[in-house]
Amino acid sequence: MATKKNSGGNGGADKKSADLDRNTTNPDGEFLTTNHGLRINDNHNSLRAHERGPSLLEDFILREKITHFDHERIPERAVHARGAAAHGFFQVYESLKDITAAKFLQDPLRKTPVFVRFSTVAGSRGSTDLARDVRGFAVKFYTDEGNYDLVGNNIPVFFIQDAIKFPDLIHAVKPEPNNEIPQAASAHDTFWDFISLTPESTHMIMWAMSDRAIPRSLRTMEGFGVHTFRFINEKGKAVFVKFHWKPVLGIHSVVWDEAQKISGKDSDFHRRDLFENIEAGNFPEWELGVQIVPEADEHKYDFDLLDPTKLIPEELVPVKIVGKMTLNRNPNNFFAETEQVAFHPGHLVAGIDFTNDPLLQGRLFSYTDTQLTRLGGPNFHEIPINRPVAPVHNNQRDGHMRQTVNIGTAHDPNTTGGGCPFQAGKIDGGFVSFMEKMEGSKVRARSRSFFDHFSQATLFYNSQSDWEKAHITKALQFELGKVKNPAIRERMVGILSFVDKALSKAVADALGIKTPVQIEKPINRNIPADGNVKDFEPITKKQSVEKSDALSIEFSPLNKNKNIKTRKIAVLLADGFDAADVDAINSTLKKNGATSCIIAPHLGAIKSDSTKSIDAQERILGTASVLYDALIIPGGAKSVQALLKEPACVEFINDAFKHCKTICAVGDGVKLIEKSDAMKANDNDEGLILAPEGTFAEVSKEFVAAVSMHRHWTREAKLSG
Ligand code: HDE
Repeated sequence: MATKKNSGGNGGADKKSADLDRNTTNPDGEFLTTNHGLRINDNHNSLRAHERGPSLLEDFILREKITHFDHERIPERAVHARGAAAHGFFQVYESLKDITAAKFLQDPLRKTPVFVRFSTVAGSRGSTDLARDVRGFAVKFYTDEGNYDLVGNNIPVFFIQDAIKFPDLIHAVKPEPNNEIPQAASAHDTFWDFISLTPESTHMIMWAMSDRAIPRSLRTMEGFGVHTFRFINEKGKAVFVKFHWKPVLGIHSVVWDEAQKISGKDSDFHRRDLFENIEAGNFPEWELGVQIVPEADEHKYDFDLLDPTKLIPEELVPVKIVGKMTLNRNPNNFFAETEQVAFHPGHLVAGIDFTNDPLLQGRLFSYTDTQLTRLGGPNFHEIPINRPVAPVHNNQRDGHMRQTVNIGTAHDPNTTGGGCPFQAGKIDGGFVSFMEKMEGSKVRARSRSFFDHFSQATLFYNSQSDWEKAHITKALQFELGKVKNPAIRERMVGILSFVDKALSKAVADALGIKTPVQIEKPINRNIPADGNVKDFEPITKKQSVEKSDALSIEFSPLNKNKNIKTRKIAVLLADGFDAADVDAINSTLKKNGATSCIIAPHLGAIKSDSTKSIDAQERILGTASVLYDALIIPGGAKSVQALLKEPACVEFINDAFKHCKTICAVGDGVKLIEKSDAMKANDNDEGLILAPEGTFAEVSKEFVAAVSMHRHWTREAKLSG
């Protein structure tokens, strides 16, 4: 049996792990065999007619090994191909029995195992983690009543209102069709061509151009179910519900220049961060929140609850926190688990149901369909990572790679099997769809209540702090600057003028476009209920909420609790460093739950100014400032003299400064700062802590407070202003 790492705190959730164990192999102390169990006596030489002669066709060992290798790859996901995942568990705080029949949401003692896969959308499997993109946030709950999948994103709205547009959206965002350039990036013509002709995407574009699309860590991003779903209680009473995952560490992002550099220095940055933190016991946590809307309030809002380009401002309907998810175990095998996991918004448990959101309705078809191609047949639910912990009994049979050895009858109704398996009534946990009243004509049309495309884009933009607005502006300038077709750029400037005139002008200025641009009014190209082709102008509905803190990273209540837990701090030193400073650094970081990385001119032991030495974890030339949250340069005359000879050290400081990180130098360490751009800092730059005469111990509190701010944006305003 495989060794399990970090299963601490998992409790009842180990049920799923035990299930997986039956399918895990561990070669410790075992002989090498063929797939059929024959022991192999030579794995390095194929069978030949003579030592220098041709290989023999009869070499079944060679053929089995190479044939298996030839078939190792399966198609990557059409979207969300690049991902990383982890196991964990979910626990509800208090029973939600009054609103949902879902048993895993009723028992605070129950630990429901989960498997969570995070992903980018556009790039292929080997693409960079730091692409500007939406992140997938897909959670599989292995409940005792069957698997429930909450297949969400880290942004609460989506680009389009109807599933029929999804292939066009994805074709547009994927690389240009002739040369497959650029990889994992929306900054190209086909994407912005589509967006400029699809005004309903404007709200989502605001989010995608914000720092939400370049998270610092998968552990520091929110998750959203996006669509409106339904909870149904045991009496059949329903309420509308929107799902939220709130990261306990807060919401943090990087800046765009940093993201681009991380993509070169460590394109596995997010994957590595998740893996390393779980290995280190820093188990990421999210609280599950729900916004609940009574059925009677369906039409009460300035937007349609079924429209996935809209969110419900938390000021209108507060998020009720109902439970917590902890990720505490890395997968043992990337392919078997992360690659083969198959999510589906239609994997439901009794007590949770859909709404008529036309995007969600299309997804319900798509996810099974895609698995048939990707995983090769209808039995993908038998792959260990997809297998429910709840028993499975039905009359589905056979097909490619069937694992289950079914006994007995395969028809229903039957007497030959004693009538088994039985249909379950509601009282036995049988799934019953919400009895929604339906009436109307069959039409290809969109409801007028979906036509307001700009109000919430403006709400989002107006809710941002100044630095967040500046980042959105720069992102749009960057992305549209890569668009070659001037008409597309102009159309986008026109669209942006419906969100905010100053934003539109700032983007136009960077693109050399004179404002106001004369573009046709944005239109909805769809067919109204009467069937006559008509173009509609979007309408603007005044929103009852004008500003919402939860939409901003700066003002989010999640970032109120300031700390430096799990931050990675770079410590630059060389032989002769001040041992007392480094002791103080290590104890301060440990006490506050952060980690240090000792970076020196060479690996191995680095001598201090006393008898102590310390092991360097990275070489200065093998790493980069963008991979850390903050920087410390301890004292030690000899150490600093050596660092002054390494040009990469100044570059390290310059990047940390440019990316608004906390920089602390003590004693002689300050001499290194004097050679860098950090000398351009404001007098009131709280993120630059210099103590030429002092020790780290004396400034440690100030340092922790500064790092807990995450970044120092006043510096950025000064540098760009
Ligand atoms: Fe997906 N989506 N999607 N999507 N989606 C897939 O399913 C699709 C949408 C999301 O880590 C695919 O198994 C359609 C919204 C995540 O394995 C595919 C539409 C949201 C993941 C598919 C949408 C998502 C996927 C590709 C429009 C947020 C990755 C591989 C109607 C609420 C799950 C696969 C993982 C994956 C189709 C829109 C989230 C092709 C047709 C909206 C997180 O079936």
